[in-house]
Amino acid sequence: MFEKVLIANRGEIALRIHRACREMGIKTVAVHSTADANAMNVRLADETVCIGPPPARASYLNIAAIISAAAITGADAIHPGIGFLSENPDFAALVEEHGFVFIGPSPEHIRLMGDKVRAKEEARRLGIPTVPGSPEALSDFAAAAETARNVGYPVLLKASAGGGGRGMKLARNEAELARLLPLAQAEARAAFADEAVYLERYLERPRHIEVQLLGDGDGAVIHLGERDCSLQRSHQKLLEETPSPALGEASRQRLLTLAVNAMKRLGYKSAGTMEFLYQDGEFFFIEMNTRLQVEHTISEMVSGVDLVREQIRIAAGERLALGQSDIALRGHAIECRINAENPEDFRPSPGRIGDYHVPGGLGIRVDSAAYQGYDVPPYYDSLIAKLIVHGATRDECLMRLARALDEYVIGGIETTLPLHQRLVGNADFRRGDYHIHWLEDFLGRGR
Ligand code: MV4
Repeated sequence: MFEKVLIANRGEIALRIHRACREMGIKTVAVHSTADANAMNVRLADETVCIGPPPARASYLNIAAIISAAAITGADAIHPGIGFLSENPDFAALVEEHGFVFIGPSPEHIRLMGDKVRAKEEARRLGIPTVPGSPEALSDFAAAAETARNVGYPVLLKASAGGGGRGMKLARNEAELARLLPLAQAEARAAFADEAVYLERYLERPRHIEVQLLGDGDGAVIHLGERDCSLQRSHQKLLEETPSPALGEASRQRLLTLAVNAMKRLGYKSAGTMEFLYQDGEFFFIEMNTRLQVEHTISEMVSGVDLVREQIRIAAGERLALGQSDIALRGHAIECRINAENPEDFRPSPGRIGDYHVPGGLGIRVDSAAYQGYDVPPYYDSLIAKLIVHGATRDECLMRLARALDEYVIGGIETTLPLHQRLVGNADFRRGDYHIHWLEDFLGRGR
């Protein structure tokens, strides 16, 4: 097992990884920008290295500084966390070339899934349903129009090098397709230096359901159930839950088995998530994330498995300690993302946290690096805390969540706490009756 792990990230996720290391008896190195010198994860780490000024480009994305920090401190391995360098295959390869272990999948799997067209092709090859559309990048308008006629309008244009929804365009008929195809290509070239675009049938009101997977790279793969991530705005998730209130037991098992079998055939290593759209009883693969995710916590709550510990064990060359039959998914869990943002217009609200009181009690978990007097810096993602609630049933989970939200006090800055309070009182949400566009309507109604 590793003696020392460098955590190439910040905030709550850096602290989350530190906690797993500490429990495993592994020393931690925190790297940080000058803006994060007083952060909780930095205070708790065994060693710290300042890697640059506040802009992420100069610090958390500064590959040379991070690898130098690992060399200077004698770390054995680097955990990239979430965002930043976590899905950069060149970083993963470079870490290994310099003699450190990258705590994550192989650079090849990161690269494969980072190319959305290749990922979709691979998914199909592995027997996973994908949204009907063009098998590869569209060569010209004639090819696009023919594909669109075959799959049926409306169609969605997607940048091959994109992901996360950037550069998507919706065409409801052939005239719109003619107008939007060159636009989509130009935008893709500007954003990704690659003008390749493909198209798919547009699903109007799907749910976003993802499967949490864990593989050892030798063909052993387990799942920790699915998560429903449909409550989002502008591709920013607000709240996630497991199990999905939309799925019956038969569809759930079909989805989970499909995903596990595919990852076994791929020989996938580490934690990963397969994302699907679900509509009218059908699942369609959209993307795979080759990293830990923010919402991994709810899968941990229902499974009892520490995903970061498993990532570390797998990276250190150990086999999966658990088989699928060792895992019981119990009860229901919900995560609320607490952002330092205005809860109506979502403008960032950095600044000093005044009063701070965290909820507690049975079934409550708070993952956060925030504390009273902490200055939320303006330079990074606005996520400052995750409130995670577990209950034996969804109803119990909802009761507990409402209670915990009422207890949570974060003074001095604006947060999304009031929005979550409004959401848990909503009848559609309480019935589990929502889809990926539902939150936008809900927010519109609140004004
Ligand atoms: C779609 C879609 C509807 N139809 N594909 C957005 C991000 C990218 N990962 C895939 N996305 C979508 N692809 C087809 N054929 C709708 C979305 C989409 C979406 C998906 C998941 C979560 C939130 C979303 C918000 C808007 C659009």
